[in-house]
Amino acid sequence: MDVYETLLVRELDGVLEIRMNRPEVLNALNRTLKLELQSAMKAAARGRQVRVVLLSAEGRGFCAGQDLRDEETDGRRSIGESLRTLYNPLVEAMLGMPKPIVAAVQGVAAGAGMSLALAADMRLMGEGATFVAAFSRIGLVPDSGLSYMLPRLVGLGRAMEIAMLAQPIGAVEAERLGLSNHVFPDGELHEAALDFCRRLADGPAQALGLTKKALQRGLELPLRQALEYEAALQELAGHAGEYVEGVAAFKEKRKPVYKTGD
Ligand code: T3D
Repeated sequence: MDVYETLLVRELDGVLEIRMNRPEVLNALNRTLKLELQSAMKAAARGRQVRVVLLSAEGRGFCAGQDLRDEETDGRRSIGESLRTLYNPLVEAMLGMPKPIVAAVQGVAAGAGMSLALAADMRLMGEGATFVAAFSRIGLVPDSGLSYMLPRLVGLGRAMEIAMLAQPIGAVEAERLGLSNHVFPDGELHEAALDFCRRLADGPAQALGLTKKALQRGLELPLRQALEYEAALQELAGHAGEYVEGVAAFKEKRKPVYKTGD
């Protein structure tokens, strides 16, 4: 297992937990944390034992976005370059990973911290957690994928309000809007997130990876192409051991057992 300065990473029963570990600044994203997240996500994509990724955070906040003390903020630095080299590859690694990513959000997820949570495939929140699209508060525009993910999750009108007013959105409201899948008492969030991930890890890993692709592409393709894309993915799934095991388990009235490499 790789050793990181700003992350705690552990793998158990197919669930790889990537835990941001700069609690003193609410896990604000300095250069090291961004590079280490990129590298941990890429390693997770490659890891044969990894079936599900849990993105979590140490301390009372999930992530306060860009570390505003780590870089020049005098208006002369190229933020576009910072996004292209440090943030965008991370978001692409998450959306392109052929495995489910679950974010467990406790406390605040602000700015690019909110973007990272939205780049996960599913979000679980503690009761006290909030999303803040903090960009407009400091005269910036949504970045790190927020402008892409937010309207897809909540619709255009709501996305406009969330991005422009940057009001905190509590967990219950986030669940109502479709930003959060489930809300748990704060003290139970981590265990509940691990349980949720274990359920995914028990599933057919290849089929879940293809499901992620199908749902992502389904949002973008015209109907005929979406149907063809489904058919092509199903062709792949239908030749895999997971399908054979799933149907055998159904016929034998038992729970299917999916293993890495099926
Ligand atoms: O390269 C690029 O710049 C491009 C990327 C841009 C993307 C972005 O993410 S832009 C948005 C950047 N983030 C923000 O603007 C959020 C700034 N933080 C806040 O507004 C508040 O801290 C929070 C609403 C997130 C939380 O408030 P609260 O009251 O719960 O906590 P706090 O007391 O403000 O923060 C606790 C500590 O964390 C504090 O340190 P201290 O004073 O105890 O030594 C605070 O300074 C530090 N902290 C919080 N956010 C950041 C931070 N330090 C550095 N950068 C931060 N973003």
